Amino acid sequence: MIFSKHTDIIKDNARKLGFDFCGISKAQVLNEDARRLEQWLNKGMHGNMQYMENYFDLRIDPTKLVPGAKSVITLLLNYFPSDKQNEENPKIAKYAYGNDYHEVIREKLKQLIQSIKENIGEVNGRGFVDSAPVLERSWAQKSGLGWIGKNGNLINKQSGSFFFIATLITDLELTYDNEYTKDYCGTCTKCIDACPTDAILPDHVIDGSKCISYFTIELKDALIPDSMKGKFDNWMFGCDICQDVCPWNRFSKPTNKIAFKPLPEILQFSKNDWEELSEESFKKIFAHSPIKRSKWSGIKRNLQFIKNYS
Ligand code: B12
Ligand code: SF4
Ligand code: SF4
Repeated sequence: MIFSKHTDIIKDNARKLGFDFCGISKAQVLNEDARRLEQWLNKGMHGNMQYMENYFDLRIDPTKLVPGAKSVITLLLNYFPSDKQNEENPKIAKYAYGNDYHEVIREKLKQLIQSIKENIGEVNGRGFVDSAPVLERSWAQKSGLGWIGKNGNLINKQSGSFFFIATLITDLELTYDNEYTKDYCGTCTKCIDACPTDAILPDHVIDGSKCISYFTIELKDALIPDSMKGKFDNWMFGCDICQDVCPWNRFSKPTNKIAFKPLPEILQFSKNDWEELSEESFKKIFAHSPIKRSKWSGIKRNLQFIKNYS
């Protein structure tokens, strides 16, 4: 069968490029997700992440984003680091220890599309990671790669949740994986209990506008509100609390990707080092790090906040 042969070629190439998991789903409108997304936006849970209001129709329908789309290929890439930050230092989310995943994954997606063209033929395909209007966690679940936990993250039963998600949407018809219908959170509420800002609500809803990750990365040119004083637990960039406490992350294995090897400064910089860091050095050291998203001024603001109110 030609579909399954093409599917095997793609999954094989994804593995060769270093992706840890690959699942495929039929490109179709996400009706239930559309309802959830609409409610989330109506309640203002995106805070000032205005980009989440854009392209609603494309976000819920991959055939509008990539005309003629037949399949959504979802890829997971493990970023769990082997090294730990010094405990006293301002905390940084693990996804930001190494090189910027946008750059790393974009290159891999380009190579995957190239390999499809070489081995299968001229197809229309576009790769996305993070910044496009694609509901990545939903596609991962639809492609059988795991369930969406109470903490909102996609959890893979074998490997936990410290994965990036990328998608490749193509007009190629393929063999589809079964949707992941199980949910292994059970009666556990560790993430809900541990979230210091009460951003985790019932029914897998995350109030983005209350998340430390939002305040420390997405909130541009604004002060962190007083209501958050004393709640950041020394997190300076992003937050991993709801994943660190998750029992399924006991199975996380360190990534073997050199690109995600932690920058020494990330592991070692003390509060003092961050305070003394000039804008020029920041730009040089973190030129290829996800941390540059907050800019030097954002990092300084976050640092001041945790210093004054931790
Ligand atoms: C906006 C955004 C944020 C915002 C808002 C968070 C949020 N929950 O939406 C902020 C800045 C707070 C944030 C934080 C983080 N993020 Co973020 N974020 C995104 C982004 C760009 C869009 C997410 C989105 O569409 N939100 C809208 C809401 C409504 O969607 P949702 O929460 O995904 O929920 C949908 C599904 O889960 C589904 N769903 C959930 N339960 C159920 C149940 C049923 C029955 C059904 C049908 C559907 C369903 O319904 C929703 C609508 O489709 C994605 C990239 C992307 N393009 O998808 C990354 C992404 C979700 N983030 C990611 C990461 C790593 C993080 C952080 C861990 C980073 C950190 N360490 O600081 C935290 C985790 C916070 C958390 N607990 O969710 C990863 C997640 C990887 C994973 N394993 O799941 C993504 C996929 C980026 C990537 N490409 O790897 N993020
Ligand atoms: S990342 Fe931190 S602040 Fe955001 S939901 Fe998880 S525990 Fe709460
Ligand atoms: S901490 Fe517990 S409830 Fe939260 S996502 Fe993990 S298993 Fe699910």
